[in-house]
Amino acid sequence: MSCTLRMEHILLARWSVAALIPDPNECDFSRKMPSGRPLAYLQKITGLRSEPTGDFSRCRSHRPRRETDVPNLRERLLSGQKVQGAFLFLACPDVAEIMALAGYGVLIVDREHAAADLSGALHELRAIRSVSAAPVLARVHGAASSSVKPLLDAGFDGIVAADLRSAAEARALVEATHYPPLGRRGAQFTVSRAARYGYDRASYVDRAGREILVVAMIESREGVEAIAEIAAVDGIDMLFIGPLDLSSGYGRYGDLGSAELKEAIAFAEQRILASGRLLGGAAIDPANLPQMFDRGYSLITSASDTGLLVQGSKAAVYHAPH
Ligand code: 3PY
Ligand code: MG
Repeated sequence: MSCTLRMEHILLARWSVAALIPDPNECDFSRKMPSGRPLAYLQKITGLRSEPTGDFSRCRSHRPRRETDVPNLRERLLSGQKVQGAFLFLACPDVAEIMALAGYGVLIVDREHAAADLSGALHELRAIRSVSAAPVLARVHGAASSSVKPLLDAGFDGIVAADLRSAAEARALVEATHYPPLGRRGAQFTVSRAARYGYDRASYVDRAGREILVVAMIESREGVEAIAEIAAVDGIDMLFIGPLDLSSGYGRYGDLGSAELKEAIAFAEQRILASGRLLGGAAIDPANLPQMFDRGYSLITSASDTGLLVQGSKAAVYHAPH
């Protein structure tokens, strides 16, 4: 008994000191080690040391996360990885942090429907980066360069463009997302946040060309009919099926269970896979995720911050028996 307690005390002491002493593998030198005997004594009994090793390549936590530290989503998807994602509608950095800590493979900050303005979206991006290496995409309506460019310059890892219906719209999206010669994205890499305010100006243009993910959402009958021509546009990486909006063209609007919609989704999936582009989509039921990945999906969204909050808060309400 007393032996157990002593072990616990030693472990507690180690944890407390670990919280006090800067980890030599961290690079937050603003957190100076307090001096004095108690700390030296605790260091002695716990064996924890505070001197930096000088091996800064091992610096990890507490260092601002660089965009280059985020594993590149586009290249991972193109090499066959499967990723689960979630939408962020609440425009709240704290919620974005919670969702990022949950471990989604990608988060999509919505600017099609949500109240997030550009600086709100940037706050969400920063919050996610502070706790996670998850890539962060932004969803916009259509392909207008005025909405796409500031998001990319702010450092988003890619763009999801809602409701594309033609090759012309797909070309406009590529023009807004890519630098010349493929596109017409304006040159702000000398000072943009995405290029670390110009510190990465020499490498950013190449990196953007390799890493920015360009996603065209297919959400209408017209869009389904144009899948082959949208997919043929150089620079489009993924076609992503949005079942809710798609229901406007198949079956009763908003009915996610109709046979017409299911048939249209199956048809769209086949055409996208046949085009050689990546297939993405929103799961009507999160339980379908494994089958969807098996059918060839690379990226599936299965949740949103709002949806989870509604679901969780409803379930938490105690209904007293009458
Ligand atoms: C839709 O289903 O319409 C969507 O936008 C899904 O994300
Ligand atoms: Mg939609």
